[in-house]
Amino acid sequence: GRSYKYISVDVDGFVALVELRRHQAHNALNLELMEELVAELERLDVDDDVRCTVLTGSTRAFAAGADISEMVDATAVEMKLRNQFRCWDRIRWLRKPLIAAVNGYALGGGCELAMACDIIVAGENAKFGQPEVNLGIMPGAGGTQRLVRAVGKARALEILLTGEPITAEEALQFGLINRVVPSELCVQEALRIAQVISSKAPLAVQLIKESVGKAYDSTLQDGMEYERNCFYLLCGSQDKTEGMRAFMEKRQPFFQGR
Ligand code: CO8
Repeated sequence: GRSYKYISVDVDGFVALVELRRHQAHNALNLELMEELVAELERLDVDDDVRCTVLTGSTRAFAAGADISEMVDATAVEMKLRNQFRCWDRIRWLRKPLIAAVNGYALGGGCELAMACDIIVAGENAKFGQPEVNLGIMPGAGGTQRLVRAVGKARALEILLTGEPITAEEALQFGLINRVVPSELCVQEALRIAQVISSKAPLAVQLIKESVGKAYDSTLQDGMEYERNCFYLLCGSQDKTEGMRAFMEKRQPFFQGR
């Protein structure tokens, strides 16, 4: 496979597992790590042999945020010119589902990275938080936006204004994440969900993700129209013919993504 400095990639069947490997810094997301990560996610996104990706960190940290040492001496102009968020914006355009398997710290940019994923599975020891306020800054990659949509205004403000992390159990109760499992089973459970998704028709999966994305930032009317057009589009796919015939013939479908 490809070799990277800060990540590793494993593909098994239709499922890719991407692991952040800057463990000594709690996977602090420096510029080079983010560049590697997003480039690889984009590569997997156009690989016909991959249908779903799991993103994970170490047992102690999913990611402890942006790399503070890269920001400590930077001026506003330098930060603006650096444009590090461009990388983050590209995650939004990935078409295939991305599942976060979170153990340990998901703080600041790490929490934002988890929220940029489609599904979040957490180990019991996971901690989610937006501690930027402790550093005299605020989130810059969706922390004030995605968090509000996920948990509501009151909870989001408490998390953002106190900087205090919440537990996996709280995150589950707040609707930030999908499920909590024993830490040692976290990656396994995320891979299981990824396998289930990758057994479905890839085009249907892609258009469902797109349509749900639309629900985030359009009116109900526009979203409904978008959904319907995606529905009609799928009716023209070979996988629709295969899926419905397989049902009628009482057999398993064989989906090819066309
Ligand atoms: N940046 C740089 N280095 C870090 C970071 C970080 N975010 N987090 C941890 N490290 C380093 C530590 O400096 C330490 O390095 P060294 O061994 O060389 O001293 C090493 O990782 C281990 O960390 P600790 O010794 O602190 O480990 P502890 O187990 O005592 O504590 C914590 C773990 C609680 C995670 C602690 O390290 C911590 O609080 N980290 C900072 C968390 C934080 O404030 N995150 C927010 C960063 S700001 C941000 O994310 C802004 C987002 C903007 C959008 C993203 C754009 C890219």
